[in-house]
Amino acid sequence: MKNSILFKETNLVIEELNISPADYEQTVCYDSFAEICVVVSGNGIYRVLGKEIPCKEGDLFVINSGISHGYSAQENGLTLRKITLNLGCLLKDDKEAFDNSCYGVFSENPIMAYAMLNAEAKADFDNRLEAVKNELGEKRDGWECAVRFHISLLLISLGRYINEAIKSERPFMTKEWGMVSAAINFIMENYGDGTFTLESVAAALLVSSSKLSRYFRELTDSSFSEYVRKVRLDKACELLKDTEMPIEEIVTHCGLKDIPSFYRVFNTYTGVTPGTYRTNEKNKKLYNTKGEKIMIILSEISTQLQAGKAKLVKEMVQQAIDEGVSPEIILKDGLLPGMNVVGEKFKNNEIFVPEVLIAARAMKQGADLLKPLLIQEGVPAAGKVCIGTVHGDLHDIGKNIVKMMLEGKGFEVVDLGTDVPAETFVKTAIDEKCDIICCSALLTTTMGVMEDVVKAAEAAGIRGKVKIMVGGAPISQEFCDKIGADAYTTDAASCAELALELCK
Ligand code: B12
Repeated sequence: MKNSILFKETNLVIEELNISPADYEQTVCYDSFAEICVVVSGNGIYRVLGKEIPCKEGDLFVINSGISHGYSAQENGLTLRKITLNLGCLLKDDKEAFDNSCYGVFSENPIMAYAMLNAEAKADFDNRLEAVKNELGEKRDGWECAVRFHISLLLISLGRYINEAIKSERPFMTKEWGMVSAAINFIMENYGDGTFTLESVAAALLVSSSKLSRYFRELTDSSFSEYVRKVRLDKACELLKDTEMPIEEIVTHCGLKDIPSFYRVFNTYTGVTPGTYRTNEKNKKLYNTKGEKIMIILSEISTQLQAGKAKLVKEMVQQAIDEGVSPEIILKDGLLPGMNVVGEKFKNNEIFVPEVLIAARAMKQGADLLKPLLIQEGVPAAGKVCIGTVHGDLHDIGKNIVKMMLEGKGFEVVDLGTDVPAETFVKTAIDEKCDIICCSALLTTTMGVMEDVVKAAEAAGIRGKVKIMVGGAPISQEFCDKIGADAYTTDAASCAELALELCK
């Protein structure tokens, strides 16, 4: 059971954890200075860097960010009180002073420590923590100063015990630990710099690189370079999840090599592409702060689109974007279902052309807001496509969405508009050196033009070089096969995914 409070302004997390004998709590904190954990009651095992240390009431563990560690309980369970600190936020302008002094506790030692607290020290820790919680909760005048004050005292009083433990040279605090911990610290602070190596870090820490390499592997179970890659990829995952930062920027920010190799290593690491990871993570955010599903907004978007309320649709799409719903979800679960209902009603003669046009306008207003975001999520220069709605057909909503998705995947798209003759598709593909021709048709009477496109491409001798994709409500895989086109998909997102595959 976990009871945790995050104080966003300071990135400070205070947690109370009850671990039962069956559980194993494994964590690694990033973006913080250190995690301080006191065993409140019970006993168990603390695991870190290949070591298993028995722990009991009163034990104190301090560990710097980026080091994986865990706790398991013995028969009576284990209760822990943890604080994860990022004082950089609180000390803003005074960061250097903090780094130099670390409140007199960690300046000469790696931020990794173990000590036993007596009852008095443990009560002191609890009182200080309570005081920090109160200050952060109430935010009265000067709260930042007060928090800094309480944390300083907390670290100083813990520091006495830690320093005693260090002096008594407990086996926990070996030189090797210090070296590896300092290297991990370095990695955490410099992961954005793509140039450092095991050798340069060893030189900066004044240790031999072969020793660092050996102890790093022994204590972390991974090589130095694997560890660095993991930290960078974890950081990239965090940025994909929590920000809208474009992929190119993430690659630079995390010190990763280039976009293609990022895609490769990311895929091996997570099993999905960065785009899919971002979408999946955003889908998990489909709940608002009250625990209500954002689905409510999405179904409201659909309803208002059917009513043709363009202004409202635009506002609600913006609201969904602001709430962090992914643009693909807004399109797939908000706008498109609305348009489908309109289509059904039109088919059943429940509504007529003017209503459909009004709904289409609302659709366009919403989609226009999503367009730059969908494009931002993509990767550049995947290939070139020309797209159009075939001759005799003026429906362009679906075609425009396909265009948007293709651009989102990094394709350069030549938009031929609507009512496009077969020859124009082929001439454009030749003149513009396109990799793919995309034909859209919504009327059964215009589907035949797609076959003309295939034939015209054959006649022009470009069939071996250009792929032809077909789509639109009346099109099917069977039809695609029959006319000899290369690919068909039911929707815009899968069209863009498949286009990427075809261009490989
Ligand atoms: C909106 C609409 C209109 C609007 C179009 C506005 C515009 N700017 O596009 C207006 C009012 C102008 C209109 C006019 C007409 N329409 Co109309 N229209 C529709 C409606 C309701 C929705 C179409 C739509 O936009 N859907 C939403 C989009 C997002 O879906 P989509 O186009 O299918 O695209 C998706 C996929 O198919 C795919 N996709 C699309 N293109 C491509 C391309 C590739 C390469 C790939 C891989 C995938 C792909 O991805 C898209 C997104 O996921 C449909 C009904 C329906 N349910 O389809 C009727 C419908 C298509 N229209 C129909 C008709 C009959 C007409 C008119 C003849 C009506 C008339 N009597 O005048 C005229 C024809 C005008 C013309 N010459 O084109 C019929 C067609 C019947 C048929 N079997 O042929 C339909 C099916 C309605 C019906 N059941 O009666 N229409």
